[in-house]
Amino acid sequence: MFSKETYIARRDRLKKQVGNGIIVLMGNEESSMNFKDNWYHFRQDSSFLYFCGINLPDLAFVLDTESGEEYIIGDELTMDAIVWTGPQPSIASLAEKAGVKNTKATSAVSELLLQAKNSGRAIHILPPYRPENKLKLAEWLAIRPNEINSLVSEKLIKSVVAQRSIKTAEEITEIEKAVLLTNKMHLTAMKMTREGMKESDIAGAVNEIPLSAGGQLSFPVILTKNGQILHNHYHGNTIQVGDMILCDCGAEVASGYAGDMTRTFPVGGEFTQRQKELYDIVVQSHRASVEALKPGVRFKDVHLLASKTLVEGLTDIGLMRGNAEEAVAAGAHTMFFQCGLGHMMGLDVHDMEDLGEQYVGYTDSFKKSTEFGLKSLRLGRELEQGFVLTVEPGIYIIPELIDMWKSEGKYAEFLNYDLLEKYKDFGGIRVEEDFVITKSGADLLGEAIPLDSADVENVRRGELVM
Ligand SMILES: [Mn+2]
Repeated sequence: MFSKETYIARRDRLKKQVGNGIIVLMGNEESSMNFKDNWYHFRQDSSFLYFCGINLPDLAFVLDTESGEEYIIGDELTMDAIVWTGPQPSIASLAEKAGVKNTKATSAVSELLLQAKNSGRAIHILPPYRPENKLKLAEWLAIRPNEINSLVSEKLIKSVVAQRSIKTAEEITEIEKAVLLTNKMHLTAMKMTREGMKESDIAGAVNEIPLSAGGQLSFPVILTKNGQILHNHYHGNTIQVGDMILCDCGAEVASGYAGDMTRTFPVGGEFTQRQKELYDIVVQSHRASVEALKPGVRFKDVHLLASKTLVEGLTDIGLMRGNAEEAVAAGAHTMFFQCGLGHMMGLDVHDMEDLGEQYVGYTDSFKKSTEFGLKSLRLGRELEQGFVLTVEPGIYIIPELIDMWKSEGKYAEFLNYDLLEKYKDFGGIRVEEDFVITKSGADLLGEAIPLDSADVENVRRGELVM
């Protein structure tokens, strides 16, 4: 938790930006896995964490923007709860740490909110993504759960996004810690992999690193020899020389901030010729993208530059043909690069995605595309100093997509389907790093771990000790 001044200043800004009515921020509660008392690891709501800093379940925050009154909503633990979970600081002392003066029992919050609602005042809430918070809000506001969406406040969303998008120095310090741990996860995977292992042998070791450092995963580990499946969480394959491992994982530190990186490396000591060719194209695309990062540049344009660089490389080896710019404008590159170049990162690995990608990654006058490929670009807007984001180009050879588009003759002027047939068993490659936008460019977060194919091969052969 940061000092209370941080939270007071954040809420003060929020209050001024929203300007009228009552703001309600919901904390999360414990979530059951397979029966009520068997819980998933607790994860606090990120906006609640950002404005109140308290990392405990069953709390909420209410702010009257006009009177300035603030409340932490929550109940003292019963003796029954203390027996199982131990004592907990009083709600008043938690509120004090967050710089909030008042507290209210959960049973009293409904009266507070209904009074405001009945006198015609606006109630501002963020879009609830957990059903239990939807039900709680419905009960407190005496409406049906399916009416909750009508209270979701665009003004509140925009105010929260405006503030959380620009990371302060103390936030960057936390993100840096998360990325350093993430570096360690990737070096571990890259060093320990041996033929004959199962993907789960490596995934297990990678999982251990943030947990033993007092953190958590920022999302379930992707570790697979089938990297063409973008979010593949299956870890049951045995790996052989000739396979590549795609590892996409990140740590979350105790303060809640995330890291998110990807490396792809050969199971043997080196890439095959074919793998190296495509890997080097992805790295080239990555480097070109990173060069282009600076305030004022649209991330959509960086995405298109990354795509063009991929197409140029694929044209050199004969998988594509024609003019690279025209191919990208037509969308032909999405045979290989079906997703977006990156996303915001902070307290969430896809930062603020619960608030809506349009609000986080785009603006009122710049709408997110609905086209295949671009519709998965979570961030498109102009970059600003203090943004933290990922850059993650890739080449994914998806046999099902080849079959479908080939039968339709889609992009036939740009794609060499005869050669593509021979790549159907290739798999996928992604590399990913995390950056903060500075005054004139971007800084890599964490340490530079091997990226170029020669450096990756050196690690695999045990020649580069890090
Ligand atoms: Mn990512």
